Amino acid sequence: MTQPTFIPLDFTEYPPDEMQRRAEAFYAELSRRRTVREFSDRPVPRALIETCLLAAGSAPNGANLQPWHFVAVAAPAIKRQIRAAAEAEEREFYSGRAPQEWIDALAPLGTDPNKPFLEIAPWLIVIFGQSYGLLPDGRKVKHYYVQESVGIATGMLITALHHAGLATLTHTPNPMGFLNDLLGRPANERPFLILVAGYPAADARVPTHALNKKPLNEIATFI
Ligand code: IYR
Repeated sequence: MTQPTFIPLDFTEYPPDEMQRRAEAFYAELSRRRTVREFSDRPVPRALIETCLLAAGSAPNGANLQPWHFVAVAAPAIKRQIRAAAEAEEREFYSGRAPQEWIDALAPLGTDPNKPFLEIAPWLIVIFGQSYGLLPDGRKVKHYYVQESVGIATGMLITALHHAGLATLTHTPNPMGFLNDLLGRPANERPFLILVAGYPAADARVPTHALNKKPLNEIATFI
């Protein structure tokens, strides 16, 4: 059993009024994030994506086993293959696989099986969750709270990319198993989602439906 070791916490305390100001400024910035479906093909430097991935990798997670892997795809040929495979699944989804209730819920977003952004956007960050890790000798290491951990890391990645000045789209073709084959990822990894990242198209629009956010008294209870 490994004995724990400790170092002093590096923590910055702010005066209460500054805490409130920081919280409001951060809320103002985060609430301007929009999910974008119309991207520009303008290139985005790899270094920016790398830094945002390091931010995501700092997420809290089960037993600090960091049960995630991010595949950042810029290669046009691979993006084309991902688009073709995703659109094949989406055509099935929209033409019968999805129950009518689901189709109705999506109607205000105006989505359809065509996913040109998968080729146009400069980066597709494919996020995998690892149900177990592999030691160099091949032994398996069980991972804990994989969905929670990867979900938190993904939220932090979206936040980091938005803060850096990029638009994103969380895209979840259903099912996504084809991503293991296309990206050569091992059997211990399951695709979580595709995060499309880049500049928005000059004429990008967003559905008005996306602006309806529940008020605080609906999303929170104080007791
Ligand atoms: N994966 C499909 C359908 C879809 C599902 C949900 I839930 C959304 O919030 C948006 C879309 C698609 O990408 O069109």
